[in-house]
Amino acid sequence: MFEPFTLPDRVRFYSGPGQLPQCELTAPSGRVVLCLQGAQVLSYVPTGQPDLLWLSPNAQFVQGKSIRGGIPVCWPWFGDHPEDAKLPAHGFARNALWEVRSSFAGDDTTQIQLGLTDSATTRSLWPTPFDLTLDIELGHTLKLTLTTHNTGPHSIVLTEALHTYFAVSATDSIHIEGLAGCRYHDKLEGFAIKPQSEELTPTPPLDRVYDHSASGLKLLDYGLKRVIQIDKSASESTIVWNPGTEVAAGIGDIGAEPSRHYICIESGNALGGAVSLASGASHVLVMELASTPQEA
Ligand code: TA6
Repeated sequence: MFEPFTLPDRVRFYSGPGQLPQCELTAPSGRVVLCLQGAQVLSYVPTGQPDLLWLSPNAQFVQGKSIRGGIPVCWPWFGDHPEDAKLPAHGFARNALWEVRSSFAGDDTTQIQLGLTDSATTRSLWPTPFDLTLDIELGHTLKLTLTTHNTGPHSIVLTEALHTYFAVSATDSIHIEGLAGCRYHDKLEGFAIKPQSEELTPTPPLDRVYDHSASGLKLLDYGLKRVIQIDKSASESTIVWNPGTEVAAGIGDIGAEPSRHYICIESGNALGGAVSLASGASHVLVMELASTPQEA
């Protein structure tokens, strides 16, 4: 179905922990590691800077199980399935083995495109033909483009998120700018709708779906002295999550102390931001991450 292509030197495949296939992208400006299971980016290190992404020290690398950390792709539903809670949380894309469709290295950027199409397994969970691609572009930023193409005869509705685990010095040393004035659905209180009147200093536990489509969110880290900028498009929701140490102590692949070193800020389309796609139509969700080392 796809044209054969030659891999650039800056794209390297190897067998990672748990024998899951991993890929390393390098460019003059940084390095990315991803797992072909789930098309999950695990690490993004801009040259000379610490990793922007958190990978749990207790992460398990097991076939068919999402890895705790990095950027899991939640698709075609975010959170619990709306009608059947027995179906896997956050959909099936994060647990599936994706294929490599193309890759490219230019002067400043290295790119790879991964793809997933419907199969007997996916149709047993979601009876819909589809074609899904994730383009990962490493340059002076890390840009992820998640494209859903409805290849079936009927319109579909889906929710999704790029469930990004950001590495932070400590959850009590960060601040998030860009959510003031939005409202959020508080999962810890039955999705009660609340206003976010000021900028957010997260105090875990928190689990919130913000109605928020603007680009340019900033994560300020006073300990690491850096600011991460999160740009996005075609995203109606920003999800902010950290379970807090008490709950994290009971989550085998997180743990109490490790939970203090990440915050999830996820770009997606959830709850009322669900995407409707007519037969033959596509939807393109983009998230771009950049960091500035500076006095936060
Ligand atoms: O994005 C927040 C959330 O939906 C939380 O409710 C929390 O459960 C988290 O995702 C992690 O989900 P997971 O299925 O990866 O354990």
